[in-house]
Amino acid sequence: MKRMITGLQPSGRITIGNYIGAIRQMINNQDLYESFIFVADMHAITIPQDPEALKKNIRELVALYIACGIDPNKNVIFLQSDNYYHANVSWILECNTPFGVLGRMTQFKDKSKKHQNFMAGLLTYPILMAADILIYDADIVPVGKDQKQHVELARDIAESFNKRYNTEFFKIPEPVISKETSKIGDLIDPTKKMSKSAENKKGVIFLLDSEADIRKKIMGATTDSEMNIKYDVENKPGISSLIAIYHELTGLSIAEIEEKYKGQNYGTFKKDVADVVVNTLIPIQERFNKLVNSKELDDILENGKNKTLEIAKAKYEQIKKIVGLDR
Ligand code: ATP
Ligand code: LTN
Repeated sequence: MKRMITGLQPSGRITIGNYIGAIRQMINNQDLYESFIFVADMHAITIPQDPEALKKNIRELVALYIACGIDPNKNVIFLQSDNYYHANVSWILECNTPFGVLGRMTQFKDKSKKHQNFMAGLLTYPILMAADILIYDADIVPVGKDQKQHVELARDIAESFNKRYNTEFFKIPEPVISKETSKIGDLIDPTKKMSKSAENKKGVIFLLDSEADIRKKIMGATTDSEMNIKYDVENKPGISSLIAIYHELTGLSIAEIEEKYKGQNYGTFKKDVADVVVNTLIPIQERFNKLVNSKELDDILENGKNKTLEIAKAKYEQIKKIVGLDR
C-alpha cells in the first residue's frame, strides 16, 4: 500500500476552507493509503504565536481531525513536536539545501512582507516540511496549490541528497493538489482565499463557529449586482465561492446548482448555503465537544508518537551513517 503524509498548521482556528480544501481529501484518502496525518505545530511558530492560544489550537486541531471523520484506526495521527527526529533530520537537510532557493519560495516572499522582523524559521520552513515528508518515505503528499512549491522543493532536496551521497535513500514524493473548486474565497473579499489568519473574521467561517455566526456571515457575504447564480471565478468571485461551498458540501455539480437556482435571488441561495454549512458543521461540533478534553485524545496522540518515533529513529540512524555522523 502506498504511503501518504500530510498535515495542517495550528496557526489559528480551522476554517471551512481548510475543511473543504484539505481535511476532506485526508478523509477520502484514508482507505486508499497507509496514512500519516499530523499537526504541524513547529511550523506554526515560524510566525509569532501566543503560547496559550497555540496550545489550545493544537489540541483543537487534533479533535477536529477526528470529529471531521479522520479515523484514528486507519491513520497514524500525531504532533510534529512530539517527534524530535523531524527537527534533527531537518538540520541535516538544511546543510544540504542551497540557501538561494529558499528566498524564491512564494510563501516566504508573501509572509516575509507581511511580518516585520520575521525570524529565520520562516525562511527554512520548507526544509522542515521536506523532513516531515522524507522521513516517512511518503509516496504522496496531498496539499493545496499554495503548498505545491514546497513539495517540489522536498523532491529537489531528496534528489540532490541522493545524488550527492550516491544513494537511493530518500523516496521522491508526489504532490497531489486539490481541485480548483475546493479553493474557497473569503466571504468579504472573495478575490482572496479564506484564511485562518485573516484580519476580518466576518469573511471566514470557522468550523467551531456558532450556528448564528455561520448564518450571519453567509448572509453578509459579498456578491455582485447581477442577480445571476453562475460560477465565474474571474467576474463573479463572491457568488462563485458560495457555489463552490454548496457544490463541495452537497455533491451537486456546478451545472446542477446553476440550473436549480436559475432566476432565483441571491438571498434564497445564501440561505440554502447557510443551511448546508450548518448541517455539516453541527454534527462535527458535537463530536468535537465530546473529544476535545478526553483521555481518548491523549491516547491517540501517545500512540501516534510511539509509532512515528520508531519509524523516524530508524531513518535518522541511517541518515547519520550516510553523512558520517555515526560513531
Ligand atoms: P494561514 O492563514 O495560517 O496561512 P490558511 O487557513 O490559509 O492558514 P494553511 O494552513 O496555509 O491555511 O493551509 C492548510 C491547508 O488548507 C492547505 O492544504 C490549503 O491549501 C488548505 N486551504 C487553506 N485555505 C483554503 C481555502 N480557502 N480553500 C481551500 N483550501 C484551503
Ligand atoms: N506547510 C503545510 C503544512 C505542512 C505539511 C507538511 C503538509 C507541514 N509539513 C508535510 C504536508 C506534508 C501547510 O501550511 N499547509
